[in-house]
Amino acid sequence: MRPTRGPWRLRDRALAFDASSAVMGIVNVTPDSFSDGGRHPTPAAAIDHGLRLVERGAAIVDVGGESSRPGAAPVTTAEELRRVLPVVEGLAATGAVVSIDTAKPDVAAAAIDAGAQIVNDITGLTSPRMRQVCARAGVGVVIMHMRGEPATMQEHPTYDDVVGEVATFLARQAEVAVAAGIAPERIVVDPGIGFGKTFAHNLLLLGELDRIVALGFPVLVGLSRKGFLGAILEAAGMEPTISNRDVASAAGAAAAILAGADIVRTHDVVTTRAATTVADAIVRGWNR
Ligand code: PMM
Repeated sequence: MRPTRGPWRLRDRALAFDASSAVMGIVNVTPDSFSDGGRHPTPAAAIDHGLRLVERGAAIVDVGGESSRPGAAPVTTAEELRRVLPVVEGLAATGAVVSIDTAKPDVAAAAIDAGAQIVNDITGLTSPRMRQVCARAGVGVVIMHMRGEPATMQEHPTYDDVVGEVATFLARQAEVAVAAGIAPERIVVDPGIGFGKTFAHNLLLLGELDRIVALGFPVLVGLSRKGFLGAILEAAGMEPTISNRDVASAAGAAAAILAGADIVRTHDVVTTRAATTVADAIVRGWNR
């Protein structure tokens, strides 16, 4: 059995991964996200969706107000705040563990005041102000790797050794975060599937995830409904429908758990949990 990492210390909670991995359910409050943009037109609809994800077994709900889809245009701080704050507040008020998916320190700070426990930063805490906000508040952080920026990141991603370069970046950003006052127990790392990576890079990162796990931090993997899964299905003669992509995403999530990940980020919590529960029984043991 593999050694356990965690518990992951959040603002005023902790998440342990010894008995099971954790599912992070996605609540996108954007008109144009990777796959579910525009589904929640009002804060009440987004809060309801988040609550359903929690009921279905999401340990964390990840609220995001800026699409990071390849080619997506940035949004202003004011617009992002308008989208996410009521949703973070509404979900946190129910006791749900809320993560704010943002690269903006001002949005992170306001979301923390509204009850967020985790800052999920797709820019890997590269902003000194973001590190300061997270250190002061004592929240959990997700440090994700991205090459370039969403607007251009898929143009020509090239690496000599994608897994090594991603691991080096994550290790360095974790060090910088600790130097800024963020406790190591609050840090989770994420290889950033689809962020400045070709389909082949994504598969290498998943196939050699143990090299990211070896950094010693809990690992989060987000692959739900991403383009490479649709491409794999199509190449095998299957329609890349949402339901097929949800099954494919669950298979990818199970593979990530078998390789040592502790958290998977997903749109479809039920299908993902069905898959990760089996993977957990294999790597974490099963008590009937
Ligand atoms: N992917 C998306 C957005 N945020 N955060 C983390 N930590 N990891 C990811 O892989 C990730 C993320 C893009 O997916 P979406 O637009 O479907 O939410």
